[in-house]
Amino acid sequence: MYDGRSDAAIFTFWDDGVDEKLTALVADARVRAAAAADATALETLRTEFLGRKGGKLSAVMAGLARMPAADRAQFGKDANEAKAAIEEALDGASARLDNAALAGTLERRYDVTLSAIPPRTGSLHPLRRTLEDIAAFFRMRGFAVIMGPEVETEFYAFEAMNIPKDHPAREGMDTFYLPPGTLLRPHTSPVQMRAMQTYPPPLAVIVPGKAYRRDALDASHSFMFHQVEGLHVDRGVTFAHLKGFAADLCRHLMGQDRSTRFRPSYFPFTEPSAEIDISCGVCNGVGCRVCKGSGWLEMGGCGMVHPNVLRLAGYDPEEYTGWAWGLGIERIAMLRHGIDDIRLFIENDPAFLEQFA
Ligand code: 2NM
Repeated sequence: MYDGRSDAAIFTFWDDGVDEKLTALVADARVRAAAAADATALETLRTEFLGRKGGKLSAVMAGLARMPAADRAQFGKDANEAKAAIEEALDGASARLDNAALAGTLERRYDVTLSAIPPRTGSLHPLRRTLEDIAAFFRMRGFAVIMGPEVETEFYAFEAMNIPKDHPAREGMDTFYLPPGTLLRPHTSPVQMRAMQTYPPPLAVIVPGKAYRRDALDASHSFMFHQVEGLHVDRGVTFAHLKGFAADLCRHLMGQDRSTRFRPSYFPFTEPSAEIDISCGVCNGVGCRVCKGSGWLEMGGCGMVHPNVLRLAGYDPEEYTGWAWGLGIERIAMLRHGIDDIRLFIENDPAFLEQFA
């Protein structure tokens, strides 16, 4: 049925004005491109507007053939401009989507407000840290830190320390004997004797180092452990000086709020001798599992250097007196950090060591 509208429809596009059609097309393309959510949507738009067959611009341009010759040149120019404008809208939208995608990626990967991941670095071994704390205490008070051989003579390990051949302390030390007359030192005391023989009094030294005893390895015993021993010899050095130094050192290592006490003891190389205890930091002296109910923890041994030892060193025991002390670094480090197994110190498991970084 002819209603006069079909024909009208054919001609409206240029009756309405070509420019309006192109302008509307460009405006539509701009709005749709700006709203496109992703590259796929943009491609669909590109086909819809610029596709060679069935594209909206092509459909508009199909009317070119039916246009009056006089208008064709202007229309061609306008159509090219419209095409460029649509392409620009699509390219702009594409760039916008690319930037947004990149920004999203950057935001996920780089949050510049986060602190940097710290590089994995080594750390001081807990034994070294404990030793450094002890050394700092004594260096500050004018003591020299000295070291000596781990393979010693029986003479320096025992005779010089007032431990004669048949003395039971020799068995108690559970010594590793080497070829006749030598051994792995069971304590660092030989170094103090060598220092006294080398330097005239006054002498103030501490001696850190490895000591060896033939103990079966378990949670609290090791065939090798670390010791620090110290010595101060001069005219007028008394047991009171020893007690003051011992109490100060214990608090320096364990905290100023702790109490200390001296208990009478025995060592062949000191007279009198004492054990230094510090109040248990877990129960504060009440008694608990850590201090085995006593409220006190053993920090080390000490005493006034035996006259026989001073004499052997070439020091006159009538003129000079000295105090000496010794402690196991493993034991102190275990008390400081709540470590319950001495074997952890020699296993060098990074998971253990990193806790002290
Ligand atoms: C200790 C306890 C008591 C000690 C004595 C000496 C020396 F060489 F002066 F005689 N050095 N270390 C000593 C004294 C060591 O360790 C528990």
